[in-house]
Amino acid sequence: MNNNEIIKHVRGESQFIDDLKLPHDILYGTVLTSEIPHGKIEKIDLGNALSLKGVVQIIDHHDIPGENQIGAIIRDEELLSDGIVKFAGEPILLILSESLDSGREALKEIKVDISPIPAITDPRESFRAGNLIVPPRTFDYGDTDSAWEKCEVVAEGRVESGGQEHFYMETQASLAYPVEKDSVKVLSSTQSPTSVQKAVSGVLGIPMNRVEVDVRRLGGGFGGKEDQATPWAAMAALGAYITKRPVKIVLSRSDDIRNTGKRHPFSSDFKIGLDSSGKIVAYEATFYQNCGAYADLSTAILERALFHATNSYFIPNVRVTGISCYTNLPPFTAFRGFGGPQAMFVIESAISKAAAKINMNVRKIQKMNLLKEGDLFPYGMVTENCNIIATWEKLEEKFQVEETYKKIDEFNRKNDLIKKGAAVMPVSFGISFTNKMLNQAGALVHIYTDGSVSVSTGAVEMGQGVNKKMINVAAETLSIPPSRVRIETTNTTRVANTSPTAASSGADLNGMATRSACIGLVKRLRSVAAKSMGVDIDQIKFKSGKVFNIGNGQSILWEELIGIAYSERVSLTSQAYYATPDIYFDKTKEKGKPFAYHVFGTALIEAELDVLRGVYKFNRVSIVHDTGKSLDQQTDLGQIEGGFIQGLGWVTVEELLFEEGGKIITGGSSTYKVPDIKFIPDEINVEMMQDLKNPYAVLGSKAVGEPPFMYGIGGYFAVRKCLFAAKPDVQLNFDCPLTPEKIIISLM
Ligand code: MTE
Ligand code: LUZ
Ligand code: MOS
Repeated sequence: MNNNEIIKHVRGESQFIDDLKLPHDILYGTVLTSEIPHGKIEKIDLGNALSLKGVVQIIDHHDIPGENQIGAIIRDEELLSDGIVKFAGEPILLILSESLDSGREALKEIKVDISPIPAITDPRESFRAGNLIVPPRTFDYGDTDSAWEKCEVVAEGRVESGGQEHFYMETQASLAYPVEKDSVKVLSSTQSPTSVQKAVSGVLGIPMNRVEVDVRRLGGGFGGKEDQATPWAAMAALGAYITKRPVKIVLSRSDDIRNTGKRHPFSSDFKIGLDSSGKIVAYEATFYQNCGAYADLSTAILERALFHATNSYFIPNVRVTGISCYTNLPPFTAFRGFGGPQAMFVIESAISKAAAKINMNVRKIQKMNLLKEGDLFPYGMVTENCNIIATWEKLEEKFQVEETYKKIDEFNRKNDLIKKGAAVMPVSFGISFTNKMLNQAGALVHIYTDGSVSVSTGAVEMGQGVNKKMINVAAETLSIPPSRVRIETTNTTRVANTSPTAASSGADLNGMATRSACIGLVKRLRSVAAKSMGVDIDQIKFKSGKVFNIGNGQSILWEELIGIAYSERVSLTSQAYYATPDIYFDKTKEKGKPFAYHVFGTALIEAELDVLRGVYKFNRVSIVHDTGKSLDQQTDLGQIEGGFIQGLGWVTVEELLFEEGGKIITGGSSTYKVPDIKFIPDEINVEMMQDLKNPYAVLGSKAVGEPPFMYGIGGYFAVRKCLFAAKPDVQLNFDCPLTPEKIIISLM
């Protein structure tokens, strides 16, 4: 097992915030939230709450010493509501108590009188009401209007994709300590320590240098803690700052599901035109993004949806529009893929509809339109080191795609009660934050006098194995065994002004900074060794924990060299910084090169449907994924399989439901289903394409975190094929998730 965190997890040795020993004067924070999706707070009656045993203080927006504002991109979100609530779950009061129970008792005592205002949950309705975060954005390429007449077939339609609960194992958690009179230290389960630091500084009205944020690890983030760990950390810090006692806030699962944002549901329209050979001539789409009550990261997510509107295809005429619509649902947020999955589901649906119309295999159309080296994306970026066709062809060859389809047809001819289906899903995903500013990282590396190494970066470990990757980068660069390297917590006092660990770029950016810091140390140590061995610098070689004089083969141990360097008073600490070069984007033209590079891959998903019961399963999944030179193969394999399964869950069994008015129905694990062990395909084959070293990331590697999620979309189309095999005239909208419930209804 290579991901060094896993052994500790399995043994129960890993500590998360909820596992930490608490000081004797700890207070628990319980958050009172709005019960209704939209309304005006008329009156708050605390009842007997404050006289309950253990209840220490109840904080509302008046108590905030700084600004009551946590919006990161758009300043539209209060920490504690000061009058209007916009979703069921919006925080209003923070109860501080000496036990969790007394906090819950206090909740029951308090009556909040809210006069309701009509709520909107549908993004199209919100659009008609003009309730947008920012004006719509359009990416335009070629001449779509005049292209339609060149098409042999034009297909139009509507696509719905649902939200998705992150269901990280560790719910939102924070623990804040007052530090002397004027400072705080915050432990937070956040992907973005700097965002927490900034928000706490703003809310408390103190400079950032009086707020220390520390993160050991997360029990999963998946984007759900990129922005939405912030309010809970800010509330804990607020409580600690006001009471001068440590405050812990850990959400229960049901509060977490109810009060925090999820993947954005999208409602989209498409129009696609093909020529008689199956070439895509033109494509138009409009995405109505259901943003929920506050902007959060919605505008960035919409932007990434626009960038991925054409997935892996070259299309000469494209017009895609994205509209960020406020609704009275929890503020939807980052989730693995960040708008990419939503957009890719639309184009795959469009191709599927067009294929049916001209009676051609979907995979034939997909393949003939794949991006070739040098093709342009609609936003002006030229494809480079484009592997999409290579992954497709490798899949065909290695996993017998054509034979598989033949066998499925044969099977379906002979069987009525079970029907099989398959789909191929290509993925091309751009790597870099689309907000150029965020593409920077820092690292701080110490070598201690015994030769052991300590690495701090801005990367947050959330199960994706970034720590293991940083260990491998440092060990490889310093030519020492990985066991000599330790990754420290992510802490704002050691590495400052960090970007969130997100956009799949955690290992890329922080790996580059780590490598650069280690190269700095090697340079210094090389001089020390040369001097000590009495040879030229170029005669010195570092290898396997030793330092060689290549002239005569003599060597000293790494540890000895470190001892010499220390006594020679050579610094054993190095700090380094990395910023992704050559990326830019001109928003006035919607053109540029926003990504350092793309990750490519193709998957074949095979499903079977029990026609009587409407249940389906996935028999076999085969993935050819372009990993570049993997920094850690076990870790990447875990990311590819795990990402795929999470994507599969999104399009099949994970159904997020809200009542008409906006209250969540699927508020727990009994009503919201995530893929379990039985749901996992019987056979998962992953072929990592490692032969093409990526020049744009550390040591020839490639980002891996998000792209595999989108292979899951193929699961929707595989099940759809099963359904059509069972009932060729079935009426089925492009609406994911395609739950067994929907299947059974459409089979009736
Ligand atoms: N894998 C695990 N086990 N847990 C997670 O929370 N988050 C995903 C992905 N893989 C996640 C994960 C998301 S949304 C991103 S952006 C990347 O990991 C972030 O890590 P990286 O940039 O280091 O790949
Ligand atoms: N976060 C972000 C992201 O702020 N910008 C991005 O481009 C992005 N992409 C994927 C996931 N998170
Ligand atoms: Mo991932 S959605 O970038 O945290």
